[in-house]
Amino acid sequence: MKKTLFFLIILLSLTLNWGFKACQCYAETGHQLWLRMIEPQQEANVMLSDDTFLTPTIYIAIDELSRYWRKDTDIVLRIANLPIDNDGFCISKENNNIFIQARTDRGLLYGAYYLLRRQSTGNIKISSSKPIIESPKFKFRILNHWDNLNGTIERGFAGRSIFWNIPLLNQKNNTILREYARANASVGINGTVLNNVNASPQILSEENILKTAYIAETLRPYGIKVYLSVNFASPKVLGGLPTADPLDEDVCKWWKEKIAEIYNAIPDFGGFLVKANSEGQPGPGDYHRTHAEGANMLADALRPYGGIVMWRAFVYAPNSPDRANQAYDEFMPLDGLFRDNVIVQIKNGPIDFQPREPASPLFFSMRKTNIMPEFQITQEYTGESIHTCFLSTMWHEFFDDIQSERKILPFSAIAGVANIGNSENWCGSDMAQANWYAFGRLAWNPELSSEEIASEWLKQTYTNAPKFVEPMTRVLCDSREAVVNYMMPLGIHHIFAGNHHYGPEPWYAPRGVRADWTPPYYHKADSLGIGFDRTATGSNNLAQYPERIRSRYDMAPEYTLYFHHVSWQNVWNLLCEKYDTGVRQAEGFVDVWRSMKEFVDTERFELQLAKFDRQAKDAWWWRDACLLYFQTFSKMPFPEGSPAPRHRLEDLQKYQLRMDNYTAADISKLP
Ligand code: BDP
Repeated sequence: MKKTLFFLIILLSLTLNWGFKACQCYAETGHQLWLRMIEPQQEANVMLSDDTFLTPTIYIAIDELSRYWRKDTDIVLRIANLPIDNDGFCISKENNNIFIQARTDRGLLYGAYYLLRRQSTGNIKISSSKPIIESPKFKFRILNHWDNLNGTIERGFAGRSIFWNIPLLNQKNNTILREYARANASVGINGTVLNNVNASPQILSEENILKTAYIAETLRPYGIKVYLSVNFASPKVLGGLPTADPLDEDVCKWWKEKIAEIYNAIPDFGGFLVKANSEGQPGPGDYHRTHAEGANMLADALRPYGGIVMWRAFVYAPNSPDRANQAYDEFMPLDGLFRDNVIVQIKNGPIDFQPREPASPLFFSMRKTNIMPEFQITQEYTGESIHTCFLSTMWHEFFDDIQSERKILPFSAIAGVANIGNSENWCGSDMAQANWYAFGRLAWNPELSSEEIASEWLKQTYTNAPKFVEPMTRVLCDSREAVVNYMMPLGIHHIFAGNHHYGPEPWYAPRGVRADWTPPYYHKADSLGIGFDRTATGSNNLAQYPERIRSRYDMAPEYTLYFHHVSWQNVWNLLCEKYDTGVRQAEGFVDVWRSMKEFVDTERFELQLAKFDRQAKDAWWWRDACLLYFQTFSKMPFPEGSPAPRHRLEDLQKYQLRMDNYTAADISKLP
């Protein structure tokens, strides 16, 4: 009798698809990302309306829905001439049918993933009276992979490239590529730059164009276009020309022919991303030409095919008195001079993807040029794939600042530097997947709150149980502020170690290293105080901002030391408090995660626990290193209640973390 009952329960729980899923008793690797849907016993009935032709993209939409849709409602897909965006969709209900309608097959695919997401997050009421209409906010929603042709990934913390240095034969039917495309499509990402902005000219070799074409073929049905980063000196290095001067006729001809060759292999190729005259990369400046002249030459050659140029504004000279000023100084005079198929791609902040920076002044002032923000999904400066730092809150802060001045977000494209590699869980950590997810969701709809995104992601990646989702949503949404607190509170920035951007080395300043690659250039600690004076008495960076933003940034507590040099008397205690808060927050994350054990499979639970543990220890490392070092200037005691340091400054100063193998940062050897 007992046995029969046991089997009945098993059967029932399988049929109803609960029980096992809720308690997560099976092993998981994280490879399924947020797409851990379970196939019900019975396939759903998904139909194509009579007036709609099947395409490979629609085929995927049908396949996904018929596999994973668990309701007994039938679904009808239809291409219709609706007054919505090309990637948008409309979902309505009539009788017992759900209709997904869109102008394009991509819209139908997005509609399909929308339904499945609503199903997985337990939020699936579709009313007959009110159709759901969704359109993406940005037209270009693009990942930037900093993947090198030898398979390594610059600032990648999740293994090797899934695109390069893979035997050609394996590439065409590469499951990983399809899984990658599917994951991106499920959150609406529609473009990907396949190689590092520090681009090898070899990316444009015949062989690599062929490889790119294979990749494009796999990604195409998922609505994803491919783009390449190109090296501005390619005509010289690859083409053997004596120059790469953008105004030279032979150079223009070389690019035109190269671009024709690319489009011959990839008719829907997206275009180029260019890092020029930055950190040693070649560019039009080598020939005394402007960024606009360089970008326009490429844009003209791409125009007949509908291709675009994303031209990066990340530039700074070694001797500049304030690196934060440079992009604005160089690009503002060019406003209005770029072709309309050029988009100037600007990092969110003027420095470099720091845990917190104000928005780049270019976003407020470049009004006659297409611009787009570049976010960094990979956690180069926010704890790699070890620390949990949910970046949605950072990106929201950026959107809010831009909107406060310009009313709307003045761009139609957005890029995120990917955190993806060939590691089993894609991102080197399960929590880091949330940033890939959040980038896609915000690129579709920047109005979504971080809480909504976090809880959606948690539900799909782990479980719907409120006792898990609620506390973990708080952890995710607090995590970025915690990182700021224990790394660089109050506007301090770029005080990372010399050889990696993981740990602290506010003292790092060896002779011979360019000043703007050393922390003292940024924190400016001295016997009087700390902080970078960017007011009129200093670099006057504040003057690059329009009035309203300028006064906000000038007074904002979170940017105090970004814009001001402040006396120790006025800031020391607060600084200690911030670092202490950061440590407490990081320790709190460990406690919350420990109490989540019953909701998470053992594998993912244990791995993540080790990471949270490490993060808390690193918070101490950061706090002690920074406060003990700054104390050598402030000469002030730790305020009452501030805990005694765990480390000695001289030990930390001797300590060299080996980061030569980024994929397996040996976290056990940290102090
Ligand atoms: C910095 C990275 C460097 C990149 C550069 C860039 O440290 O690896 O090449 O940005 O964005 O953050 O070009």
